[in-house]
Amino acid sequence: MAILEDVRPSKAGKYIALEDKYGAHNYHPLPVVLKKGRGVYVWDVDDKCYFDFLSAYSAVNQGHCHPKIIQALTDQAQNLTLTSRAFYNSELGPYEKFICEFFGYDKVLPVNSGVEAVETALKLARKWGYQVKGIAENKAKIIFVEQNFHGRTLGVISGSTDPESRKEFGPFLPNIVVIPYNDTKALAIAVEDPDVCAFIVEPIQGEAGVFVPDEGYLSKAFSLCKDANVLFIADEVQTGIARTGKMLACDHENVRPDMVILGKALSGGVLPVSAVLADNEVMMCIKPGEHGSTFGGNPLACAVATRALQVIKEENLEYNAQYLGNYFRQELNKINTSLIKQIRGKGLLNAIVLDTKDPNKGWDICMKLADRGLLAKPTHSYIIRLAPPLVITKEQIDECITIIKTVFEKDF
Ligand code: IF1
Repeated sequence: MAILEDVRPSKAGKYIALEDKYGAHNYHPLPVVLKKGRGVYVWDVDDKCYFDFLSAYSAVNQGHCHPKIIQALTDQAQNLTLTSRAFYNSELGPYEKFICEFFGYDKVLPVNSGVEAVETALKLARKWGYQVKGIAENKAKIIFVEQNFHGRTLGVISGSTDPESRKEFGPFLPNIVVIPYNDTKALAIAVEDPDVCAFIVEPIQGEAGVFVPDEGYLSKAFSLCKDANVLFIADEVQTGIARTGKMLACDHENVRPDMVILGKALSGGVLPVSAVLADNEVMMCIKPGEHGSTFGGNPLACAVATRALQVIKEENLEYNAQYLGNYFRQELNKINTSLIKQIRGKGLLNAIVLDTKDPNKGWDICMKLADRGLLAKPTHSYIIRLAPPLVITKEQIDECITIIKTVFEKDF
């Protein structure tokens, strides 16, 4: 064992061993054990400080433990945390008004996790298909795109094209049509089927490796849906809440989806809080008893989500994401290496696509980045996602660019 390790033994090992022994092995994390976060920084159990360039997959857009959001959490936690929806509560109505006005929709259906909101939207779409579009019972179809990621439930993986997500989890939901992403010709044909009630899409595909579609794709897709009387559902769980430089990624193309799905940063990463937004024509298709969740719309979530959205506005995080995102990509493009094939992204949702055949390269680079104080995670082994909290400053971004540059130019 190296002398340095003898003098300062890492505390990480024992935590990793516990997760390994007692936790299901459904993840393969980087061997970093975090114990504290503030703003763009996280600290591990050995007190090493890192820039967080994952932001819990874009859930902590407002930065770790944002003081105003934590204040809202602790204030509310001392009054009332959960009533269930068997009763009204004093936080839900004001929150619903606030979020509906914030995003410009008639109504919201509050749930908890991202995938739960996706399921909610799909169920709403079917109801609308039967009640409003007039599809015959049990015939409704939903269009998904290839390489989507909408979560892990059985319903949602029924529309997945990722073998890892699906293998040995079947049988799947019927009546799902999968077309290529970024392909309006395929969509034009698919929406012709009168049994189609909805088209669901991520405005930028996260899991696929921050795949940004061609300009005009979303607006064209939206108008095709409109012409065919098909609901356009935007899964903005990852792209929403200012991540891409606008409040919603659909705002870049002035598309107002029939349904918007939000999660992750809706709570600033403090609690699982998600929501579906829609107008009355869709939302009023659901009646009491037809859908719900014990924790959906709980007072704690309402207080936290309200504050989390206010922080985005108060701190101008849309602008920061747009401005620093452009700067970040421009600087990454100057890195002198043959290892980088492409830099892509929008706002502060970015990725480095590696030019390599080595399936370990992404992991090895992320380990070196961690050594030098920056946390990121590879996706598909050759793509490194870079998505810091949106509260990052120009000075901090510059420091991070130096770290990334050093890793690519000196370590590899
Ligand atoms: C994990 C990816 C990100 C999502 C979209 C719904 C959900 C997600 C567009 C479900 C979740 C996650 C979950 C996270 C990894 C992750 C992810 F790499 F898999 F694709 F962010 F990029 N719609 N995304 O991205 O939300 O139910 O998890 O709250 O650990 O699986 P959830």
